[in-house]
Amino acid sequence: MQILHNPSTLSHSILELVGSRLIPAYESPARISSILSALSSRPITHCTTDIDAALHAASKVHTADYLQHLRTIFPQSLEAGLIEPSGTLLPECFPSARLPGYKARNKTPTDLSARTGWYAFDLSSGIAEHTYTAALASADLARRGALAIADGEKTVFAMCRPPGHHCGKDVMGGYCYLNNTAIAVKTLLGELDDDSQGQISILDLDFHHGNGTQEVFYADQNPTYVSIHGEGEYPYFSGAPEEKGEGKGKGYNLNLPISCSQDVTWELYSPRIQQAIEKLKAVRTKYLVVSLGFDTFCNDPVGKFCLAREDYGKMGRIVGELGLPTLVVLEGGYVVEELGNNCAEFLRGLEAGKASVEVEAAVEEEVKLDDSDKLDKTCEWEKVEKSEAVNGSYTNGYTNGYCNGYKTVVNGHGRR
Ligand code: SP5
Ligand code: ZN
Repeated sequence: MQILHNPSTLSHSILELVGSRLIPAYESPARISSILSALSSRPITHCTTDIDAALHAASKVHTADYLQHLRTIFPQSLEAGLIEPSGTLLPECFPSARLPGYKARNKTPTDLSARTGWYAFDLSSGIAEHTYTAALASADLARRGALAIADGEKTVFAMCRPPGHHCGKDVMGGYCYLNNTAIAVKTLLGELDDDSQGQISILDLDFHHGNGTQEVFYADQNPTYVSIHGEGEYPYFSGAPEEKGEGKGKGYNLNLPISCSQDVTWELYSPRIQQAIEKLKAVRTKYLVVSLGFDTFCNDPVGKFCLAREDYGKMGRIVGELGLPTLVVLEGGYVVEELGNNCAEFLRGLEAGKASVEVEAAVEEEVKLDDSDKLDKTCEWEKVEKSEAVNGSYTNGYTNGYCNGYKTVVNGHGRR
């Protein structure tokens, strides 16, 4: 597994309005520190931002005027004396669809305050000194992850921050400035020879509906977008099951909301995961991009589900059992002390799930390749008790390495 990190993602730090108080946003640099420390036993690739490549990739999702706004609004507001250097720029007025003249006014306002609201849909995506730098670093991780997958890497975790799934082609919101997942998918599509050979699916497991990702791909049949999220929760105005896609994309958008009126523990959550997996199989997914939020964790300050740490292991395993090349892109998750542990648990489950199907595939292949007589004579399998990883080795009820021919096949299946 490749784990991709860029230290610039920690430079962005904003305030947000919660109730009547302006406080440091829940989406904080400490989230990444928590994950780094929980994953410290694994190799982590430290990346720098390839600005040109990141901007090029971002331009496949976002409009040029939006990208320019994101780059310039902070320094220009500073210059105009609207904010302090250490401040967070927040919108004061939005172009509401209910204001008369909204439709006629499809021209970007020049007034800086008006422009700030024009490109945002809420107050949880303030802009600070390093927001642009960090957002570009985050998008670049997603881009690099997609390239790695296209290059044959089987599992990649992109430690993106700020997150991306609420961000549309020209609108920020919900802590999101660039849609990292959408950028990864566009990058991957650009690398694949033929769309029909490479159905990509997005599985969005953040507590909140990924309105931005849905918007970007709503009319497309590649990728498929599947989301499990809190029903009627933020961002409030999207995420209903009736939203199924349009035009060629009809049937390629699946929303699976869960009501928060009861405690949503694994018991209520897992049937939805199964439904999502069925959809991913039905569209013949070849590449999977997971928009992974951990704000489904019990007592998350902006989520209402109640998943436990071990549930992320189960979730990872179920996703891993699809046996697909998988890019995991970090979205939300705000119980900072547990975020790293939850994340490590998901990745462990993901690898265990993948390993279990690789063993199955290897055994099938071995039986096909070899005459089964020989296989019976030369191989002695040792059964292990639990279907779990043994010393980081293969799972599925067998220990590794008892038959040379078998082991060769397993290794040939891309153990890393
Ligand atoms: C990426 C991501 O997870 N973004 C989430 C942004 C959510 N921001 C606003 C959440 C508002 C929750 N309101 C709770 C009201 C409690 N009374
Ligand atoms: Zn979220």
